[in-house]
Amino acid sequence: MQSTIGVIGPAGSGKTTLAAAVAATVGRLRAWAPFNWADPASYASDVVTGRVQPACCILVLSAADGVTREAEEHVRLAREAGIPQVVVFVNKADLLDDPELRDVTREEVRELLRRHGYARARMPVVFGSALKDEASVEELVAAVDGLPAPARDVDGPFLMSAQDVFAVSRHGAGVVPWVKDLLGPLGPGTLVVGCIERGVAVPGQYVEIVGSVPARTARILGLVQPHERLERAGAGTHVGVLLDAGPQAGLAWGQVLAEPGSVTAHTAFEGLVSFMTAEECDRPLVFPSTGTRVGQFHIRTESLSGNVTGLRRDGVDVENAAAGVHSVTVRLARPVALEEGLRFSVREGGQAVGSGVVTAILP
Ligand SMILES: Nc1nc2c(ncn2[C@@H]2O[C@H](COP(=O)(O)OP(=O)(O)OP(=O)(O)O)[C@@H](O)[C@H]2O)c(=O)[nH]1
Ligand SMILES: [Mg+2]
Repeated sequence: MQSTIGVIGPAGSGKTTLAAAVAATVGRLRAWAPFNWADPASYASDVVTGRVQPACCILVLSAADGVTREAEEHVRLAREAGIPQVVVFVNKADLLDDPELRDVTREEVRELLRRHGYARARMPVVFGSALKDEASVEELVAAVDGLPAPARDVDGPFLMSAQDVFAVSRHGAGVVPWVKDLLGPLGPGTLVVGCIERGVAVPGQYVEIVGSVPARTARILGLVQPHERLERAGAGTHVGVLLDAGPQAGLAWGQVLAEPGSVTAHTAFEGLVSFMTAEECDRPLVFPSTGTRVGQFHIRTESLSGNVTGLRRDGVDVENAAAGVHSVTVRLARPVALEEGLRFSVREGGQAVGSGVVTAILP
């Protein structure tokens, strides 16, 4: 499987040189795609919009500078955008290599990672030179390879967002004939159609309905794909899930079916939004002095309005959303199943104006 490795770090620390050295080192061996972000704004917007989804990032520091404010900002962005792991390469050790300084830098780096929630028992910090020390680049590649594999989607708790909902009676009309033939005998119930986002569904399993209605539990009676019944369906599968829930369950598209207790519904969150340029979206995004603006939010299969407040760019309050990454506070019109790291898009007047990621759930 090809993995994208993001290369981040302060200006001039050696990202371009390292990306080239890594590509040369792993080119023969592994399907790695080092992705070098020269400027943190494009890095943040690529990651926030999901255009690039690195499995991990290599943070390149210069041995002469150690941990700087710029480095701190890169790690903060990586965390906010949901990059699961960071490995640090302290570059240019050929220019400055003092064993005592190494120990100090290693501790500073680990402290930096801990501050931003990258706390693990083993945090590899590799010292070396992208230009002059091939062995150190190999050591870095080995450190990245040694990271725990990210949990595959099929291993996570089951979650599927409802795209469509149909009532299925034992004999009644309302559903296409093949569905009735396959599921009628199992019914009555409610058929929820969607794509499984993570985990696995099997008949007999209990799921929780989470979203605009109070959460409630239902049992899976059967699973269907066109013209066939399934005994099991995993992440990435488009499937119809027949639940033993009647109309009183209030099932509707936009809600999710989830492993009970694994996700809850909320109305408010903090997030990062990457707004498009005025040319891309054809309108300036002006926030009135009340600081509130209504946008249309698309979250999984749900679409609803929300108030946007607290628009900030680089930590400073702003009234106009220019192109680029902003932090925002959003209050939605009704509860939606939310999780940190969940992506969404923002529209106005039917037109996409930005996309974002949930960074924190608010009470
Ligand atoms: N001595 C030494 N110089 C290095 C090393 N790695 C990179 N350099 C030099 O440092 C300078 C900056 O390297 P780049 O790879 O362009 O750094 P960058 O992080 O991509 O820089 P920006 O894209 O401008 O942010 C170049 O002149 C490199 O040749 C190293 O390990 N040792
Ligand atoms: Mg560069």
